[in-house]
Amino acid sequence: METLRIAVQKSGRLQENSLNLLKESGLHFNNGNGRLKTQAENFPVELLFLRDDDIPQYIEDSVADTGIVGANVFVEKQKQNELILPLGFAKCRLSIAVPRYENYRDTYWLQGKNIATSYPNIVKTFLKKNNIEAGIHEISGSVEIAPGIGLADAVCDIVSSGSTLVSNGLKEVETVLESEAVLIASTKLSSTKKQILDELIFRLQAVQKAKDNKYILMNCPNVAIEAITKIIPGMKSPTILPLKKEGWSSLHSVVDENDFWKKINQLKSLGAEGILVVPIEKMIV
Ligand code: PRT
Ligand code: ZN
Repeated sequence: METLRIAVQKSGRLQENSLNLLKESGLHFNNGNGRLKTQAENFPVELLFLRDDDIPQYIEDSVADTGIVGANVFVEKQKQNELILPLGFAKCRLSIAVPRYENYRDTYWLQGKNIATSYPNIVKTFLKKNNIEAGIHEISGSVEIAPGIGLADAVCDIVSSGSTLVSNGLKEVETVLESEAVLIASTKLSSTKKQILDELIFRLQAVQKAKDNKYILMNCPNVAIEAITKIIPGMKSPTILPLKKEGWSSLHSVVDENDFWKKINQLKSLGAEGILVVPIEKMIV
């Protein structure tokens, strides 16, 4: 039986969320204990623990079949990988930053300047799109110190809270790429591996969908059922169970995590009481 080899980051910002997501998808495995690979006990899958930057190349070389990396790495490496699914964690952006005191108005400021970055391909594409010619100085770490030591005029680096830029006297002036963790895969999988990957994608989507939604239960006056159904239609329609108390029902539905507070207030003003909101573990629509 063929197994699907999934590459995950050996250590770093992506590792914990990647492993948790695979576990929530029903894969049982131990975390590798520092080893290079581990086999899932209940699914034809093997995990490979690698540096994130190497994952696209390993997939192109068919050493791994699929993997989890930041979109920034996927776009930069330009390997024969396809983007399968955004995973919703490790959100960040790749931005251009310049010294705080510079009077930056638009991308023309970058003309003829030197930009330090670990993402030369992405920067090249950005400059070309904006018709700017600038030097690219590739460095692999601590990009943010480059202007301060006279190595470059600007940087293009990953930003999350922005505090690293601020503490290095820089200001963010252009967003080049919005990023999050993504599942990528080889473009040349066997049909068996493709089937395993499809099953994995199905499960990952069920986990993600569940995270985006909550199960909601409440008591409501029967006269409010129609109006409440419009606010929280649920997956097909809400479930209505009669309460012993005359004229009242228990209504169950599913609500999107993002507009949940707004909807709670609408429900309360329609007379809903005893509202319970509970997490959903898996959701298959
Ligand atoms: O060892 P390996 O090569 O596997 O790991 P790595 O050091 O290359 O990567 P790692 O673990 O630091 O990051 C992995 C991925 O997480 C990145 O490729 C991004 O997709 C994503 N990610 C999300 C981030 C950040 N947020 C982030 N904040 N990657 C890096 N940072 C850095 C940023 O460059 C800055 O220097 O963290 C610093 C703090 O950011 P601020 O803006 O919050 O101050
Ligand atoms: Zn890396």
